[in-house]
Amino acid sequence: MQITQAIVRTPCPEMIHGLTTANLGRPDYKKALRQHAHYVEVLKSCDLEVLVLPPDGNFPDSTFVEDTALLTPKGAVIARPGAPSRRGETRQIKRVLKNYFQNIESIKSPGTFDAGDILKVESHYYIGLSERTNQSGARQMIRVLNDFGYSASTIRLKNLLHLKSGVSYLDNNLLAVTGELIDHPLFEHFDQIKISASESYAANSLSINGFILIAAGYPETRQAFQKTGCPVIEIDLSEFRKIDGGLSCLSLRF
Ligand code: CIR
Repeated sequence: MQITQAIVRTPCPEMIHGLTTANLGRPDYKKALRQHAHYVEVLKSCDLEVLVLPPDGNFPDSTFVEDTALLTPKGAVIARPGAPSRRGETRQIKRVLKNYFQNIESIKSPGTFDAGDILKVESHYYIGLSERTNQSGARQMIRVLNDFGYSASTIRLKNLLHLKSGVSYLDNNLLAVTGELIDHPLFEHFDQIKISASESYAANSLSINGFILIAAGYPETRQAFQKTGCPVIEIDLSEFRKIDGGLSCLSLRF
């Protein structure tokens, strides 16, 4: 599916205090800004118009805009982040999305939903049940998606932060999977690129308008992606990885 727009948010200095389990040290803010600027340039080179929102120091993790909403051709769904420190991120995003979407639904309490937990494969949506996304949030999302005319199903996660930390859809029935999602029965009808634990960060990649975007530094995965015949573009995201953020988390695309 051709997409035309992306929304990103410049990281704020407070990002160095972002939520993390990574044990890789604190991000270097200036380096993160440079990496983010490169990310924006890459999105533009994939024929996207990019709206860059200003940094929001109230929310250290607010650069990870993907978690705040699900955008579909039929409408947007505002998430309700599972981490209390991120819950307020959605307010501003909703305001911005009103400029693009007429139909905007929202996940409500007691539901929690991080949109990093949802993977679109054509007209089906896979929803990860994680520490951030609960049953109520998933049920509400499925109801909305069904109303939009899409199908959806859940998949329980054991270790992954978000579903998309472990799987990406690269079009033409091809998934890139890692960790607990390798050989998962729900995905057995897909062709799969299986990514080893040492390169698991690269499982979170993006297929945009015929290009594949991958984090820099994962040569085996890059080679596997190159075999698809699509141009593969690398982006250094070392500073975002330190606070558990992957490549897709940095943008909303539609
Ligand atoms: C968090 O823990 O919420 C952020 N530090 C990282 C969020 C990354 N988002 C994603 O995987 N979809």
